[in-house]
Amino acid sequence: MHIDLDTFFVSVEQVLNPELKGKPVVVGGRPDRRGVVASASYEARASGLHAGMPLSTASRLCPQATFIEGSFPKYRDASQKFMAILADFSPFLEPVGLDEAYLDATGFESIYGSMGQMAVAIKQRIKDELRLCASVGIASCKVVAKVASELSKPDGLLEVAAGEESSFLAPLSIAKLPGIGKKTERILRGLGINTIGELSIMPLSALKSHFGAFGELMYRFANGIDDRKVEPPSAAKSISRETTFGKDTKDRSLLKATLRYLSERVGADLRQRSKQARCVTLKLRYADFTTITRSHTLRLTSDTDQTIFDTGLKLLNKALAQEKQPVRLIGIGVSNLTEPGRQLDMLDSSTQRLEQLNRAIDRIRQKYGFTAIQTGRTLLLKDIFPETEGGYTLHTPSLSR
Ligand code: DCP
Ligand code: CA
Repeated sequence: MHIDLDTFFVSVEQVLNPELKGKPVVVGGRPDRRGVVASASYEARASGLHAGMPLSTASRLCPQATFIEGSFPKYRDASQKFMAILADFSPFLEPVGLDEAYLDATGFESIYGSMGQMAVAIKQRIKDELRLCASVGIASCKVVAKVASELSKPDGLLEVAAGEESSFLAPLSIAKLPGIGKKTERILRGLGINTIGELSIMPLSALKSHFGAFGELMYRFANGIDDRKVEPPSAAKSISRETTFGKDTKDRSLLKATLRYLSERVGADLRQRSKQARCVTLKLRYADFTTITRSHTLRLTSDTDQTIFDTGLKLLNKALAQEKQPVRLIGIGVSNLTEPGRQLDMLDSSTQRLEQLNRAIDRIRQKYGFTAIQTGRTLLLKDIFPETEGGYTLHTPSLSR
């Protein structure tokens, strides 16, 4: 089964404020702010709105819509409850993002009578306990189940019988096949391929020569062949945080303060997962949308805010020296994660002291909130970003965690 919540961010807002039900609603930000639509209700979609559309365009097309900034912790809570419900139905659960999951239901359906009835029971529990609507696709493999759930929306349920995978897919537009983005779609249409059926009868060699290894995957998917297992999520390979500024900026102290704050969020996440990082990456997007990333590999792995920030700051200073434009977005991430049990630096006990400091700060923050204890640097953000219990609320509250 592939289970996907309908208009997720919007639906959560509508549960909290039922007056918004049945109306055009957009989550992502206020219409005068920059940024994009994260989630749009069906009433808003009727005016042409969709995820990823600039808020300014959205408010022009649908001025009567209610625009909500949203807040990530609400969606994370709903997501956790959603996944917990699914886990009651089968232990073979693979969450994808916040509002989507694959469930291998094989064998468990006998408890409910049939696969279809099991899906009805899942939808009902989600409705009863969360007041949310889920759409469910049932098929013998992941790709077909995903296409089915998408096609069944909203509040849908669609089962594709075994053996009918390719005839189910054949009439659908190639845009419906997972993995095919705007660019691939354009190329395929250029080749005269508009439906999944047409794609499925392309010679494999032709697809390979146009798209390489991805061509083969596309070919298999188009034929309803997918042997990917439903797997529990693997451990994160990297952790990062980024934010767009309300206004492009060259203000060094604002850039540094924001970098410090984001580094602390990354560090806290890293320590919570009991991981150490080997590589630190800075991301910058300039006013003209040019985006750069700069990485540095640490001599010793680390999990301290200070190391992440110091490394990020060096990369930032170097990058700013080479670029005159103001900055639109800043981000910091760590990768190459390892288990702790790192080599100690015998001559330098300062690392250990930093680690102790970070642990103490983590405990205070868990108890009293993120902004309860701060460095002088992030204090500057007090006047710029609203403070909530979870920390500062950056530019896109619906995604700010
Ligand atoms: N999201 C986002 N930015 C995007 C796409 C999605 O922030 N470009 C967030 C908001 C969505 C959530 O992720 O509510 C789930 O994404 P979906 O693509 O599943 O979109 P919806 O749940 O909003 O709509 P649908 O009913 O089509 O699933
Ligand atoms: Ca969804």
